[in-house]
Amino acid sequence: MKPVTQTQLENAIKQFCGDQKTSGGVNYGSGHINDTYRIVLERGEGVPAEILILQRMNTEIFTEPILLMENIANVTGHLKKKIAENGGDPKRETLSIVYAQDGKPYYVDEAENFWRCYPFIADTISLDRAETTEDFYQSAVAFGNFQRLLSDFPAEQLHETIPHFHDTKARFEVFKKAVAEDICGRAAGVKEEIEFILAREDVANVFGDMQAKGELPLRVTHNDTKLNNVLMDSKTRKGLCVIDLDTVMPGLAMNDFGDSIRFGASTADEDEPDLSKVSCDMGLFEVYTKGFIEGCGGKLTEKEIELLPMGAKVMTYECGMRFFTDYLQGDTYFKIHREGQNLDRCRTQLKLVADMEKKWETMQEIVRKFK
Ligand code: ADP
Ligand code: GN1
Ligand code: MG
Repeated sequence: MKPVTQTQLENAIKQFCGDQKTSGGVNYGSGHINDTYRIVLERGEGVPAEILILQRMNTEIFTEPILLMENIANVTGHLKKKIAENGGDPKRETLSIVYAQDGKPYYVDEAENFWRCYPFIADTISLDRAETTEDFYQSAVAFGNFQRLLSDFPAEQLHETIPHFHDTKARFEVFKKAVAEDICGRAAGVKEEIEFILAREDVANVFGDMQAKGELPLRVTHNDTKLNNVLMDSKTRKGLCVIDLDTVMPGLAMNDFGDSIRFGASTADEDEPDLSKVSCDMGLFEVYTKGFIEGCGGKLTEKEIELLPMGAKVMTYECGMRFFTDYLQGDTYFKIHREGQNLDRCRTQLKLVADMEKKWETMQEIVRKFK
């Protein structure tokens, strides 16, 4: 995506804010995909300012942004109804769409950029690392609840925003092709990583094979359950609102579990260059397992629970492979802020996979406690 120009940003702000006085847009958050801005609407003396999140969607990745926004409207509509029925606050516990001046849930500028806007959910924090085990437990409950509240959502209404998103088998094929093509001439320097990935093709196949045999239920899942995709209430420190709904699609419960583990149960940042700092924390693994199973509210089958450690391994392996593929292809998918960042991200994931292999028995034992 070409960088957003100041004029494009100002035009987009006008489309969602009209003539109201704003602070302009300031880059916000640490997502790897969309361009996110925080906009403050000044309300005058004594009146609290209103804050909005404005995003330019990444249309190279999400090629059907109109259908994507239709998904978000439907999913948040369903969630709002459920949250209200349960006595919650639908304005804080899920996203709301701010409509553009023409009444559409998005605005397209002259350069074909697609913009959308949400009210900023105030008094919340989004964490890149859990500060306490309780934070991580709370995020697990929130993602589990999310899956439970969508368990009766009509899946056939959902557009597949990224086909084969967690089809690890297909990701493996793309990885092999990227190695063979080596368009940036980077493969020679990263042979160890290539060998590591190639040696674990069984991990790429495990869920696809079981699905083909009809052994796994397809559910409506989030598919991008990073810790920073849940907002925590800054006063109560409870998991409040699951955000980043671009990839809500039919998927596997174990993958939602696993993606959270690979990001949030790591003892280091996702792009930590010093691998001696990277491992999968079994204390964090345990609290997440407890919170996720509780949040899902009895909806998971025994088999799904049993496969949670495999979900962690598959998602970590898949993500490592995706970062690696992007590194080989010239860093065009995940935003990078420095050279080699995608390679560092890949290496942390592979280190986590190796660590999970060492701790495999412990992971199984932990999960058995909650069956
Ligand atoms: P990306 O797909 O790039 O990760 P996200 O939708 O996750 O984009 O947004 C990036 C970050 O912006 C989030 O991690 C969160 O910190 C913040 N954010 C997004 N939406 C809201 C919101 N409605 N209220 C408060 N913060 C938000
Ligand atoms: C991206 O959008 P964000 O930053 O929450 C990616 C996820 C990866 C993650 C790795 C649509 O998530 O699949 O797991 O980066 N989202 C998309 O940090 O590809
Ligand atoms: Mg995000």
